[in-house]
Amino acid sequence: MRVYLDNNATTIVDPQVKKEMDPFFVEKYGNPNSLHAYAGETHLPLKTAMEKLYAGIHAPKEDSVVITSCATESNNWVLKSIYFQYIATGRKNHIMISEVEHPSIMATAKFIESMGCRVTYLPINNEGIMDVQTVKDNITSKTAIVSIMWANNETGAIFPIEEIGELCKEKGVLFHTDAVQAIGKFPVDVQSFDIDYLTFSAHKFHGPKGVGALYIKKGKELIPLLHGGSQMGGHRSGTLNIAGIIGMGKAMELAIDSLDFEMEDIREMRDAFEDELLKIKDTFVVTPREKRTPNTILISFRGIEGESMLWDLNRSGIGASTGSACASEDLEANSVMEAIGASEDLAHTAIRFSLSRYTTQEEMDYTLEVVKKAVIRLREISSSYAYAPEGYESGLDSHHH
Ligand code: 7TS
Repeated sequence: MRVYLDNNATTIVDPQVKKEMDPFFVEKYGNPNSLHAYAGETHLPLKTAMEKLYAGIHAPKEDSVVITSCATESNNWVLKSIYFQYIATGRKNHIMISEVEHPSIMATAKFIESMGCRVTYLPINNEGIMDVQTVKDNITSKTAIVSIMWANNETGAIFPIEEIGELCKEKGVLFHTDAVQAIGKFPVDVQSFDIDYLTFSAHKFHGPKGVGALYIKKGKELIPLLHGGSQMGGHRSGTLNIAGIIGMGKAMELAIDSLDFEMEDIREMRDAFEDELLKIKDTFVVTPREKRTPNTILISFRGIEGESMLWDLNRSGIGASTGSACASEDLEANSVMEAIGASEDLAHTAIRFSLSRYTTQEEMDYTLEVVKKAVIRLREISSSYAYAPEGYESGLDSHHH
């Protein structure tokens, strides 16, 4: 059996999405900006897809949804543009992000820091969530932007975007949120909160890879990401990725249609799996499940290196993660485990299971059995677990027959 439980890294393209995209390679390939019938064939489908994206995040017509190639691009763009507009010009001297942002925010902030900007990396609490108070304590009249993810990719922890947005608005500070892990997990409405910029990426909600977007509120203009023609309102020039945009539009529509299923059925399946995992001795979950996206579990098995667990799971056809795929080659401790100050041994034991609407109960039952067996095997050969302090029994109860 093959089981895919790494949906926070990327998702399967929904066949309905692929079907919508298919005609836009060989049959309808006109550049929508041209002045002939070939262009006309792509014009309306493109407009419909854009409308689906606006509807999906409830963006008003006057605001912009600018198509990019991925969330990494959207995140780079917003921070670098703010640097050019506010920091390099001396109008402001400070930005704030959380210490558990995706590398596309973290590394960009570090770059801006190297250019002379003050950057505050806001801590998370022991539940893996940010307190609004930390924003309050650090925001100044010289803060240009606060960028905080809506939901964390590792733990699924949902951050207090409403309160942070309110505070930023009150202080006259711009607010960006990376909503990559939020779309399709719970309703995202840019009008109900004070959000100036919002990032998302199609491949995290069963759309194609290589297409994402940045929402920009009217009046909060950025410097064009790519200077050139007039595509995307001049924000990002270059001939449009027609098939990708149409795919993302369809994926957004399906994600919105599936919200109830995600928030009820997927959550139920995740919770039941988690209940069983927590019956295994010496297991730890950082963020309480009611404060998480419905599809994610980050769990530690004391004494078992995350990479060893992944190996055992992979041998049985199961794909999970120890941290974001982008970071998993360097075998660093999971960033969230580090941020909450988990002890070194525990920091390396985290495993992330992320479900999707394609996950079945049968797959979860199978995965549970494989995990239980792996825990027994790996704790038997674990040096750190064998020498664990009094009170830590090795393996599962069922192991001591
Ligand atoms: N922001 C967040 C919160 C993410 O989780 C990711 C990808 C990105 C941005 C980047 O998206 P992309 O469109 O540029 O690919 N996160 C992960 C992950 O958790 N494991 O692999 C990739």
